[in-house]
Amino acid sequence: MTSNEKIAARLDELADLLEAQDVEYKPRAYRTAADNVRSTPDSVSDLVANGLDAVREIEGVGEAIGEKIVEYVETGAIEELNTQRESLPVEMEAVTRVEGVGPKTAGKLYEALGIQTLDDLEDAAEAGDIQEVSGFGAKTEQNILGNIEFARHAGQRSLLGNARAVGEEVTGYLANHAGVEAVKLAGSLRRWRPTIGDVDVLVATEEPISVTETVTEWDEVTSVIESGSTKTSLRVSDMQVDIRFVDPAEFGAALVYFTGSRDHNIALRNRAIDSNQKVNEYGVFEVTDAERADPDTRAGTRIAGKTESSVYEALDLPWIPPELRENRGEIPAAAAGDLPDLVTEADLQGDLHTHTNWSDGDFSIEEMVEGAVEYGHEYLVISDHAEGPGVFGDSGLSEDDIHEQIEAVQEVAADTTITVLTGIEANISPDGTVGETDPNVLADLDVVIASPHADIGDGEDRTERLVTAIEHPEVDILGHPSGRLLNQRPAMEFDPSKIGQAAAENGVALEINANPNRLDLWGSALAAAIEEEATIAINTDAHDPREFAYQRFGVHTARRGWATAADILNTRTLNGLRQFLE
Ligand code: DGT
Ligand code: CA
Ligand code: CA
Ligand code: ZN
Repeated sequence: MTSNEKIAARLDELADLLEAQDVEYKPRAYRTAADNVRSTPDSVSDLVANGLDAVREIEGVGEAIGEKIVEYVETGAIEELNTQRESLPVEMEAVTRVEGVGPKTAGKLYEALGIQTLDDLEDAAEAGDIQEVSGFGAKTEQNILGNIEFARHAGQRSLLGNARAVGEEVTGYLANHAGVEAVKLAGSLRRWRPTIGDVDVLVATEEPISVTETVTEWDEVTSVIESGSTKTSLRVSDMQVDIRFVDPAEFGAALVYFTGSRDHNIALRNRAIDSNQKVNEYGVFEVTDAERADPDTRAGTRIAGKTESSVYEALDLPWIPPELRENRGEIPAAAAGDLPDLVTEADLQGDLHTHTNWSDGDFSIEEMVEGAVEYGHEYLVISDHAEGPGVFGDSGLSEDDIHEQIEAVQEVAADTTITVLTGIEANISPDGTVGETDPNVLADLDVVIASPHADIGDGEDRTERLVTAIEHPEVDILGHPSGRLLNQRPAMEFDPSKIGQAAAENGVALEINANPNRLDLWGSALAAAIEEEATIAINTDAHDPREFAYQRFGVHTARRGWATAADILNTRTLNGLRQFLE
């Protein structure tokens, strides 16, 4: 069984190789097809089994691309891809992971210097060879060199969005098996970290052998790394999945242990020592000194273990939500009864940052609004890109376009059950200037988002840049404040307390961009900003109605920042929102 992700990765690779060789149109077609293969709910392998016509039902997949998908699923290779790999033998995926090196640059550097790998790229940059190539300068070379280290680590961890899909597929599959009494995700995935090393799954069962047999035979499994009666490790969709089998009577203790974080566990263990207890993956035990020294991990008198709550209760603590378990003060807060009442998905009333085909989205205003109605939102902001410096070329809206779009939005708004607000997303320049649009035009919009799209990740402190943008009188929301792209581009440096303070003073909300490629802001930065009483907006930046579902990643990221519903702008009623925007 070939996963959709694998098929999409091959189409993307083909797009890169063609683009690097200056082929026109085709790269875009392959990328669109790859995106649609990724997001289709069907298994594309199953479609292949039903023939080419079934594959061509996928949007953006015509005969030529459909045939390549069929070829790949049936033979495991694409002849055209192999040909292109031979004519341009560059490790495209690795080399283009370096910020500032796209497929075209990689193609040029191969032609000029024979660069095939990240190591080649680093050697050439260090030797000063790149700045000698026409079209490249010393600054570009310096940037490439600075970004290689980041690129080496990027890709070693998976995005939360992808890992969640894999983890939930695994738990869904296991839950249907007879011997399984309970199954839960653990590890960083349960804590909703932005990136995930491996997927940890915990199964309560008295029949581990039979469960192992079923899961290793599952057709989503690409390889079995190890298998046994306590632990089985598998590969599913290019991710490692560790499944641990535990006695149902010890499930809660195991869940605490394998949810981590490691630092949270250590802090719990130390707390137990202080009160003649011992906590480990098997339970909480009352112990004498002799029993504590006993190599039998279950020595002592068991006082908890079946449920997580029982484990925390034995340690005289309330249950602690997994997102907080990073040893950033959650244990003292729990002990003092000061844990925050964290925001939940159900608290959210709408989305304040979305795009349409008026700029770089693929869907009309009507389609986005219809998607928001289906999703259950009460209100929606349409916020396409404004023209001006930044990365969006000529796709941004001019002042005339903005006035035209306001009318178009109002027309759709008049004809739907939810409230649709007008908005714009303007780019923040290196000096903090917000776009080029006349402030009087901005004043005609309900919501103005200012976000950085370039000059990011060069290691320079950009606090002043962001504070300047926050102080702009028309700005309502600071969008994806750090500009990071997980595994692709590091965050810009800034002081989150200062940003939080400026945001609170100026009545500007700081965004959690819920797109799994961004998750920006994130836990620790959010906590610092909320400490300064900044208001937070959880936005998906959806370019497609299906992306409204990214909201859950934003909510759990907010929880990692200790956010309550009161801290979040879009938990408010429409009136509350309007008050904030005034
Ligand atoms: P990851 O996979 O790198 O995204 O992060 P985690 O947190 O999922 O780490 P992982 O998969 O190595 O282990 C899962 C959990 O098991 C971890 O969060 C805490 C627990 N654990 C693993 N090794 C240790 C250890 O040496 N000491 C303690 N106290 N806990 C551990
Ligand atoms: Ca893990
Ligand atoms: Ca693991
Ligand atoms: Zn946007």
